[in-house]
Amino acid sequence: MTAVTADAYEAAFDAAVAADERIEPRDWMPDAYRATLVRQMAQHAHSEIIGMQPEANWITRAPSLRRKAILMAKVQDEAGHGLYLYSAAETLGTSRDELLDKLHTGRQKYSSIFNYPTLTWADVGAIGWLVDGAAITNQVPLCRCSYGPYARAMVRVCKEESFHQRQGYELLLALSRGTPEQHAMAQDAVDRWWWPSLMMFGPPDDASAHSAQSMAWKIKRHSNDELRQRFVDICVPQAESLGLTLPDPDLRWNEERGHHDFGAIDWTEFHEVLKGNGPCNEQRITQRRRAHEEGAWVREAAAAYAEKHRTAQHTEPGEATA
Ligand code: FAQ
Repeated sequence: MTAVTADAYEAAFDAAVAADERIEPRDWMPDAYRATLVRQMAQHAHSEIIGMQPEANWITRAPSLRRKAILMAKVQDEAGHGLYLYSAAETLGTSRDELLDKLHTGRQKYSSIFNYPTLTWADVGAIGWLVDGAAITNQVPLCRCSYGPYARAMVRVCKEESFHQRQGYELLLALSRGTPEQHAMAQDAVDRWWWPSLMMFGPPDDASAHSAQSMAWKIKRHSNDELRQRFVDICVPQAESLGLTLPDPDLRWNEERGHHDFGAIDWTEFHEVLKGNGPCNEQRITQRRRAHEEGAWVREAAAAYAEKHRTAQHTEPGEATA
């Protein structure tokens, strides 16, 4: 490509982003834009499939058939979200195998939140209410992401996450209004999941390496701190309706700012979890590698079937296809 042509492509890309148009897979895009998308979308896809583990832990112990059916559907939805996101990432020229390999070898991240254990049934409710709630807050703006396939995948993901959030809220409400022991179990789950949920939004803005560039490219529409604040403001009245307390003595309405002030987040804990030292990092990745190895025969069978199907389509009627 000559310098003039390269400049023209870049100018067209910049103009499309400025005009809020979507960048599509075949459009020219800067290498760094492509790399940023692959990094974020891979991190997101990995979070969806690793995120199946803490909740799947409770499927066999759900307290009723209704709760079990709901939880199974939710965990399957998360697998589906991973599928949409890996497919969207493929449009950028990276294969699912390559991304999974990077997850399995620790070269790509998944959300810190999934390195915490689910100790009681109430944790399923707290994950739905807080973790899916935080995910929606973060992901609704991604429906307007400048990259078309990611934005479109997010529309469906957000609709499903909203169902997940409601089931968690409803589960916690039932426990909160139940026996004193059930209420205490719900409160304990919220106490343990609140701060890690705030960490899901990523480091504070002044320490966020990628935010400024991602916002300039309209991949991210809001900063990490803006979304975290939005989430806190949404959760406070919901906690009141649930009859549960958020574990932060510094949480109070600030009339001047029109937002809730909240206490300091333990960023040391966040960085430790990212480094692999959270309570469940090792368990999650070991389980993921094992599931991948045990699923090898399924992938092989699916590939063989697809190949057979492809050959059959190119064969005249009556010719042997097997
Ligand atoms: N955990 O400069 P920034 C879900 C990393 S899905 C781990 O601020 P960026 C559904 C970050 O990757 C939940 N790593 O980065 C569900 C970067 O590392 P790198 C996942 C984190 O990309 C519910 C470095 O720190 N959602 O929950 C975290 O601009 C229930 C510097 O950070 C998404 O992934 C973290 N919390 O902003 C499933 C949404 N925070 O790549 C099952 C899409 C930051 O340089 C059950 N992702 N890092 O090595 C995003 O919106 C962004 O990637 C952020 C981070 C906001 C997470």
